[in-house]
Amino acid sequence: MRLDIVTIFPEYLEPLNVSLVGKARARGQLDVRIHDLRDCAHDKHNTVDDTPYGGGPGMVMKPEPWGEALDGILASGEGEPVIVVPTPSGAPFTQQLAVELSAKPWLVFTPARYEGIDRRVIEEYGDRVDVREVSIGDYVLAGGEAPVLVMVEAVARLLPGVLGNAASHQDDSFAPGAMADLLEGPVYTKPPEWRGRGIPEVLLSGHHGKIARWRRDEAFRRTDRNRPDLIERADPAAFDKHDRAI
Ligand code: 6GU
Repeated sequence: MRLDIVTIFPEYLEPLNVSLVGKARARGQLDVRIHDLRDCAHDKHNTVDDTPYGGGPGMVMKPEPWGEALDGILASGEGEPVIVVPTPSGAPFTQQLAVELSAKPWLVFTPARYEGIDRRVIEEYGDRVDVREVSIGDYVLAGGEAPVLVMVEAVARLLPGVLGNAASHQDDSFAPGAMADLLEGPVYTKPPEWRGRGIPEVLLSGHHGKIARWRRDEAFRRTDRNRPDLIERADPAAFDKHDRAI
């Protein structure tokens, strides 16, 4: 998969050299290209922002540097990328969207600072390729770079061969499947006793049926406590008598 990221803070994206994403890059599974938007601002001060038409606080990112940067990127590859525009006004970034994006060969991210990008940029590229305005949650950040780190990690770990164990995202919270509507439950490892705290007996029983039931009950309890909205919104057929007794 190819990823292009256009930013005025290339150094903010240094974490893409680390851990899972860094290793995927080193193995050639991810081709990440970071572009400095200021290279496309040609006045003396490499200006990328200006005051908003209609007045109001803050600054708006000017269209010309974005146009030059995105035209260059689009012309540099085969076919069409999906352009992901991080904005608190976007549609929610969900596991479903991560799965959808992970199937694309080429993504372009346009993290903005200030009050956002001149609307005409989104319209212009929306007429040419698939453009998605995406938010990572109901809070406001100072810019789109941290959301890009979040989205790239969520997408990269879904690529074939990137996670050590392909089975390890089968039972992720929010993954489709048997526990589709529930959060993941608690996990334990050695030692069997730590600061006087043991391991739930059933996990030592070797009884796979009982272990699966226990895990589901724990997942249900945790979901009921932390995210009751997920249970409200789920298909009632997803729950059995045993779940409902909890
Ligand atoms: Cl994608 N950008 C900014 N600036 N703030 C956010 C966001 C994105 N998602 C949630 N808050």
